[in-house]
Amino acid sequence: MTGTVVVKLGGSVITDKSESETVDRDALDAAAAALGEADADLVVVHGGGSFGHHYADEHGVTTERGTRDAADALAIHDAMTRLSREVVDALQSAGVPALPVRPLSAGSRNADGDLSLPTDQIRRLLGEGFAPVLHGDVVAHEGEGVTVVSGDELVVEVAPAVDADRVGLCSTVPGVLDGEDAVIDRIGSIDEVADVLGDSDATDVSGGMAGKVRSLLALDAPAQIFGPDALAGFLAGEAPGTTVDGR
Ligand code: IP8
Repeated sequence: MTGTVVVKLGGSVITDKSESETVDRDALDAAAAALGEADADLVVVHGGGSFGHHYADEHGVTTERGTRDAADALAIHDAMTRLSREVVDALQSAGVPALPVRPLSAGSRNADGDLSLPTDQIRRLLGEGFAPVLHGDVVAHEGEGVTVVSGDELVVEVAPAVDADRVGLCSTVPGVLDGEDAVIDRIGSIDEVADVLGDSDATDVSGGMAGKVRSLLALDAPAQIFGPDALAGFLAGEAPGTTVDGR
């Protein structure tokens, strides 16, 4: 398969969340190896895991609650920079022409919390044969200082900008689960899953499955939510886990 694929590696997949700043080496290398085999133009986004979330929690910073303390903001950003470096190194070692893109340097939120992210550099990097790697980060937020931007939000911003053919969220669960913990094959509207996912307001952007599904439904490309074992299959063109397609 060819085309442009946006893949999010969940922070819980590539780090050990129980230990601060600990990469799950086997999981990261396995994901990088799968991405190295992919016959597609790749944009990779990753979450915070035991890097960003640790510092965000310590300093009380969320997607809505910010800080104006530059040292606190830097602690969160620096931790994500360290994780990004691990991811970029693993990807390059697996043959992916990965280069980091820092959301703090480009993105911002308005007073309503809406994210804006310039994407010319991402498109240009892709066009020149690179694989841009974005990460959850902190961004300037009008009236709040800086707040967290999650990997999921970045996926939703970047996918339309690069005209993605497919979007994959590799998480620790094998898909969206129903009331009996079975993977739901396909979701075409939020109403279909309201009883199992519960309701979610528009600000449920960091972690909640309902918020994740709601924002993926708004995309112009089909999205898959699947577990780490299914990444290679997804990249080969299979549709593992849950397909979220609101078109
Ligand atoms: O793990 C959050 O990204 P996520 C990143 O995708 C930070 O929610 C800085 C905590």
